[in-house]
Amino acid sequence: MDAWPPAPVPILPPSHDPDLDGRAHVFDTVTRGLRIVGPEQGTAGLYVCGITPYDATHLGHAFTYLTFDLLHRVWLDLGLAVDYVQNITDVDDPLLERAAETGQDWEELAAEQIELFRTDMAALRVLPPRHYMAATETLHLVIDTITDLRSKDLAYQVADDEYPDWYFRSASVEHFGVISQLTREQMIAIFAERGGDPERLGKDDALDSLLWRLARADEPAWDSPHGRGRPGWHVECTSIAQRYLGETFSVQGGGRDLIFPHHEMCAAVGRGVANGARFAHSYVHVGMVGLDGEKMSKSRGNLELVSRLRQQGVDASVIRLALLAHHYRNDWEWFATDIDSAQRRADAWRSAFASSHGTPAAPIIDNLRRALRHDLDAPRALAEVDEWTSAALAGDGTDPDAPRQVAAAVDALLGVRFG
Ligand code: 5CA
Ligand code: ZN
Repeated sequence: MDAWPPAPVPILPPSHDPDLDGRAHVFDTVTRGLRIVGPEQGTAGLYVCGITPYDATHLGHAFTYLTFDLLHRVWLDLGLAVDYVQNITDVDDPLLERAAETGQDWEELAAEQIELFRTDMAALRVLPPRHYMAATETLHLVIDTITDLRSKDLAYQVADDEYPDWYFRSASVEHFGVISQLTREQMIAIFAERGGDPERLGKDDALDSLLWRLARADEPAWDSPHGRGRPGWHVECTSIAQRYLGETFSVQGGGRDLIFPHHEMCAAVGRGVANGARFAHSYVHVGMVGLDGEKMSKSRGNLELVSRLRQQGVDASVIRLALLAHHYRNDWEWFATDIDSAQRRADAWRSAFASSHGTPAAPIIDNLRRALRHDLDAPRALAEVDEWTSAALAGDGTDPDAPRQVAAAVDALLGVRFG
C-alpha cells in the first residue's frame, strides 16, 4: 500500500554541548522505566500499530502517530536510519461489523478511510512508514507464520466440528505476560473486552489467540493450506513486523489500549516464530485521549476528527501544536479550547520566526534535543520555543540567523512548519 508523501526534514548542525546525551531514552512498558531505544549507529526498526479503517482519524489516533513521529525525528537527528513499518487492519471484525451495519461494501469503507487517514497524516507532517502494509496484502506472510507455528506445535485447531479455527498457544510461550504484567484473571477479563474469546468452547486455554478464522457465510475469505479463511489480528502485526524488520527490532508502539491483549499476543507469536528470541526490544505506549470524560473511540462515538477540524479551517500545524502540548505518557482529555491556545502559540512562533533577529539558536536547539531525547518530552520542548519566542518578540538578541535556525529546528524535531 502506498503511504503518504514525506515532508522534508531539515538537517540540523551538530551540537557542541558535551553534556547532551547522544541516545534516545523512552519509557519501556516491560521494564517500567526509561530505556535507551535504537542502536548507537545504523538502523532503528520501528513498528507502530496502524488503524482499523472503519472510522476517520480521530485525535487519539493522531496523538499516537505523532508520538512515534517524534521518536522517528529524534532518531534521524541522531544520524540513524529509521526503518518504519505500519500496518492497516483492513480485514477484522469491527470493520466488517461496521460495513454490515451501514450496508457499505467493506473494501470500499476501508479504502475511503485509509485515504482520509493518509491525507490527515500528510497534513500533520507525520513522516510516512517505509512499509505501509495492509492485512489483505500480507496474507501470505500470516499463512507462512501459521505453517511455522504448526510445525512447532504452537498452533492447533479448536475442537469445533463446524468451524475448527486455528489458535495459538499463547500462554505456553516463555515470558508471556511480561508486557502487561497482569494476573491471569485480569488477562481473561481484558481479553474478553478487547476482541478476544476466552469463553470459546474447544480451546485448550482461555488465553489462546485466534490465528486463522475459517470462512463463515458473508465474510471475506482466502484459500490457504490451513483452510479457506481470514487472518487473526495479532498474528497479522507479528508477521508484518518480522518480515520487514527481522525477528527482533527496536520498538513496537501503539496506544496504551494495545498493551493487552494485542502487544502481549504479538510478542508471544513473535517468540514462537523466533524460537524464543525477543520480539521488540522495547514496547512504548501512548496515553489515551478522551473526550467528554471518556476514551475517544469509534465504538463510543465521542470523536473529534482531524479532518473535521481541518474542514473548519484549523491549520494542521495548529492541530499538531495542540497535540504536542500533552506528554505522550499521560491520558488527557480534548477540549475545543485546546485549539485556541495552540493558535496563540502558532501566531507567536510564526511572528518570531519572521523577525530579523533573536537570541542565538544553538542553546535552544540543544534544549529541544535534550527534551525530546529524554522520553519525548514535547511539552518541555514547546516551553523552550515559547521562551525563545518571547525574547525574540521583546526585541532581545541580535543574531540575524537565529529565527531561521530555530524555525528549522522546530521543523526537524517537532515537525511544525507554518505554510
Ligand atoms: N489496527 C489496530 C492496531 S494493529 C488498532 O488498534 N486500530 S485502531 O484504529 O483502533 O487504533 C489505531 C492506533 O491508535 C492504535 O495504536 C491505538 O492504540 C491508537 N488509539 C486508538 N484510540 C486512541 C485514543 N483514544 N488515544 C490514543 N491513541 C489511541
Ligand atoms: Zn497491531
